[in-house]
Amino acid sequence: MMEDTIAAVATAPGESGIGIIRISGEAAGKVLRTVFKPAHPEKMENRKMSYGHILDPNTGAVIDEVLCVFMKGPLTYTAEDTAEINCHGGMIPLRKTLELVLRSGARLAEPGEFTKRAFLNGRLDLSQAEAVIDVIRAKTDRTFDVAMKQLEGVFSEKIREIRAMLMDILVNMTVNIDYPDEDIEEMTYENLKNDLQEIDEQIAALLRGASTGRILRDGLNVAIIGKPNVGKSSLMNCLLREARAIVTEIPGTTRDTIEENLSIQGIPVKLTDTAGIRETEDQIEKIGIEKSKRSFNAADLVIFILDSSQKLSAEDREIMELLKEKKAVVLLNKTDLGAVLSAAELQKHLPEAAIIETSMKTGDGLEKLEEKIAEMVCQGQVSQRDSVLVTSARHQHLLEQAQTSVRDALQMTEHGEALELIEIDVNSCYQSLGEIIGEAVQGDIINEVFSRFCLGK
Ligand SMILES: Nc1nc2c(ncn2[C@@H]2O[C@H](COP(=O)(O)OP(=O)(O)O)[C@@H](O)[C@H]2O)c(=O)[nH]1
Ligand SMILES: [Mg+2]
Repeated sequence: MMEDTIAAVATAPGESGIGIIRISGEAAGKVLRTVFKPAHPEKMENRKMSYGHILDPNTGAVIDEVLCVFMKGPLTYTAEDTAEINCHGGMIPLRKTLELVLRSGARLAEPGEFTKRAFLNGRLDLSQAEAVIDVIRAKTDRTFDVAMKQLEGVFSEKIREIRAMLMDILVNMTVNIDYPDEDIEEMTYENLKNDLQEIDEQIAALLRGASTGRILRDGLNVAIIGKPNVGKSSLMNCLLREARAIVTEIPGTTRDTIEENLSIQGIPVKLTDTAGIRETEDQIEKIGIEKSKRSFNAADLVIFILDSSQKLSAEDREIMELLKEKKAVVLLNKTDLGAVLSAAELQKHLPEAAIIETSMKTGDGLEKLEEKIAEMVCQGQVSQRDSVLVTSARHQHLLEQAQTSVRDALQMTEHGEALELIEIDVNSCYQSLGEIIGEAVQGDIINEVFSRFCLGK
């Protein structure tokens, strides 16, 4: 248990029906009793809401009319004694009540400190604690699903499984190194190699999901590009299902970039509509075109639009050149007008590209586009709802470290190096994975050796 008792307003600032002050720590009950006067003290009970008033203990002045609950640890969010005060949701009642709470033996909590305590008190592991903020921030259902799964410990479970395999190897190695005379199964390089390969595969599988996971958490940057008048702003409006960008038949209508957030099949997307890229003398349009190029460079995915009712122009070809080093979807738009440029001809110029025929007028091809984007992001990963996704850069980094270690160990095994040397790498793989879930590892291995093998020495 932590020594101090912490308190904070747990709800968003502003006006609302109620606002909640949360108190956690050994003195939570005492603090609550100091500031809260229940209407029916005889009915106060653990985990039951009580009605009453917040009173200033010095003056007896009524601060607010509230509902309070006290929850005895350890079955609470922080695993400590916790109290919550439901005030009226305005700035003044919350501020005044919090001031009283802080005068009565609690200190102001740091950001994330309630969750940190849940971790330090062993109720959540580190990766679960990290998921709490992702659950809160999730903007789409899919993002929420992934974060929720991490919070529930599905990701941690996977890490624990891999660590258990590593532990088996380490135990075996230690026994073979330290007690070679005991009557135990000898460790063969062949077995060791198989085990390490299995671990390498499992880590690689997790890393394969990392880019999808990061996009689901942080969003996908998509830029719409093309020469003027091909239908970029119309696409923006279609995807948003509202008239956000100005659409006219006048080329060069969009001079500035417009950004909007939306969800495409559950993937959070930041969509940027750009000024058409072309040579121009117009000062404002020039600046817009420069910004378009920047959006293009920053994009994870580019949607390049062409007008199928016109021949391929020099401007189109210029943009195609830029496209070579980008993930892109190509739209052949205005198919309702009768095609001059066919998909087959375009494909000759862009042999690798996914080309979709669309009409912003009829809505044709838009669903296909959304499916294509989802497919490119997920690479078949998220369609299986129960696959485990790596969403955090910290986890990805540690998994990469673990991968390096296990591959080094594998290489040494293939060369028949001494077990003592291989063990160092297997151990650092185990450590790196342990850091993901925040587990201290000192002493672990030793304890395991003796508990499992009962060597009795
Ligand atoms: N017939 C037809 N007109 C379209 C289509 N898409 C866009 N337009 C029209 O083409 C013009 C330019 O569209 P806009 O979205 O402003 O193009 P942008 O300059 O690339 O942003 C407007 O008059 C649109 O109504 C389409 O698929 N079919
Ligand atoms: Mg436009």
